[in-house]
Amino acid sequence: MPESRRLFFALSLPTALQKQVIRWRADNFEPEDGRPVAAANLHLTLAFLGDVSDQKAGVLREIATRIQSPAFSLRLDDLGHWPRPGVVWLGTRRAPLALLQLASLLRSHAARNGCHQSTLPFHPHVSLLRGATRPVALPAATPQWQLDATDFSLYESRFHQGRTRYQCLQSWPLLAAPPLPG
Ligand code: 2AM
Repeated sequence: MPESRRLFFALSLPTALQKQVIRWRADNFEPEDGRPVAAANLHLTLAFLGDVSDQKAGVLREIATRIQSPAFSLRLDDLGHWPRPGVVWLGTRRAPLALLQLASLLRSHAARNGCHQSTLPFHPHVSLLRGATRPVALPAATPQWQLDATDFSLYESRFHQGRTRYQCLQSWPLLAAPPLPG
């Protein structure tokens, strides 16, 4: 049997933002609302690949190396709850075109390489709580954080000793905006 690993492309959150998010989460949710996602695991998935052989992962890494997509910033100014699958998430009211295009590109390459892609529309989000299947009182005030995406990464999801850990395998830069003339 060839080796396979559970992989996904995602945007990471800088450590400072991770800290702000978990502090705010601790102040605004109750333990019974759901299981907090560990700070280091906070991310925004671009394309979920599923269990992928090392050979296929190599092909997708090659493709990622050739991607030339612009850097972008997004406001994390939206908050929601999906009782199924039980996720409280942080999202954005206005997704930048560059984010949507990058996710779409990665998803179409994934599909072309045999990684099943959900038919649900892409809804960019950072999962904050899992196992949140019961009603949750969301805080009235939505935070207004900014995420500056200057690169995207391939992550491996590992389950070890009862914990899920996402390990960054490789990152690729997004293209910096050219300086304004004058
Ligand atoms: P979620 O945060 O909404 O649960 C790693 O599992 C990441 O891939 C998670 O962020 C998860 O999204 C996302 N993902 C997307 N589709 C998935 C699927 N079919 N199974 C597991 N994770 C999926």
